[in-house]
Amino acid sequence: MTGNIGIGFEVRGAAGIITLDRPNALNAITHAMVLAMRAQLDAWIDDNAVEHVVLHSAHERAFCVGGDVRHMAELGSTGRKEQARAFWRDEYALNHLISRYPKPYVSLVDGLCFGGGFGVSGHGRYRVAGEKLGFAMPEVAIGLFPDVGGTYVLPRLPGWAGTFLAMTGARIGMPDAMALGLYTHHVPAERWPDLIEVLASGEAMHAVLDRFAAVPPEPTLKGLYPVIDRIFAGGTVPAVVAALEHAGRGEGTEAEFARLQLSTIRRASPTSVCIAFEQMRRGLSQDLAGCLGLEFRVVTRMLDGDDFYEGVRAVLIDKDQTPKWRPSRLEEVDPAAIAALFDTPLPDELVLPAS
Ligand code: QUE
Repeated sequence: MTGNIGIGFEVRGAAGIITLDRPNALNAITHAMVLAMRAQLDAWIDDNAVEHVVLHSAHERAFCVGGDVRHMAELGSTGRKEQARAFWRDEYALNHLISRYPKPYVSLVDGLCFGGGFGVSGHGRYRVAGEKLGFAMPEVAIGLFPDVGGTYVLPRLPGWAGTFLAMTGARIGMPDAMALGLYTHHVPAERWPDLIEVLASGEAMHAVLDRFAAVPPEPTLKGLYPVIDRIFAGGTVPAVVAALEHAGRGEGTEAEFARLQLSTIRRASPTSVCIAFEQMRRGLSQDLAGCLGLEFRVVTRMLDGDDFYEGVRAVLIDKDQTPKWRPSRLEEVDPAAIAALFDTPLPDELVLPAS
């Protein structure tokens, strides 16, 4: 069923089924996978046999850990930036198509779901989480930023949870991801084969999902949501850092949490953390198309900087976990330079139809 390009397609009864299957890279999405998925989704719009679409992973450990950033870093550092940009252009356009797909679209997400994995699932009408879900937008750790529509989705989460997730790249489990509304249904993964069979039989997707849905456990972070809201509501990056420093003094769950988040932010790319914060400020006033357009500007400029290459080297290639960021401290990041990343148009902007 699945070919050697890391993704497979099948029509089973009324269901168009997409299977992510690139096990050596935890299903990290390549350009070929983006293009194949786009072509199939376009074709299924006019295929009367296909009532609805299901996206899932062939592997238990991971739904998808993101875009193939290793390869993008290699392209960008060897004179092939335009090829890397073409990947992101097509990936973001796919994310946008999924948000406006005319047939019911559900992703079955268990195991790791990072960045680009959220891009192909999180904008769909229905999003099912399994009990082993590990969700994160961890791009600040590799000198990138929470793209694939993170600018749109994250600031719309309850309270300041999105700003927390964007600035820290924190990983959350299924109960918290459900509580925040990132997923619409929890269905235990052992029931997914049955779920797919019933969808293949042609029963309406919303009815099937409601019937299979289970009540998720209480969110792990529940007691910390008020703390997150208080800390991440600070109007500037220095204000958030100061609030974390303040909350981190003393003992107890809250202080421990604040110290952990501060150390995570301090390990991330300072430029990326400031970009993530700026995304949250700007995203609320744009539709998804506008947000993806801004992200395309920013990612284009990241290819001309150092941190993306250094982050991929330190985290994914050498795995020494000691990136040398430039600038190296949050305090050295120029706010005007961050604003310019968003405000300066490109000669070849990503223009998507307004949603
Ligand atoms: C942040 C990220 C990614 C990441 C790690 C981060 C990301 C990504 C991968 C990844 C992991 C394994 C692979 C691969 C890529 O890791 O986006 O090809 O084999 O794709 O901390 O954003």
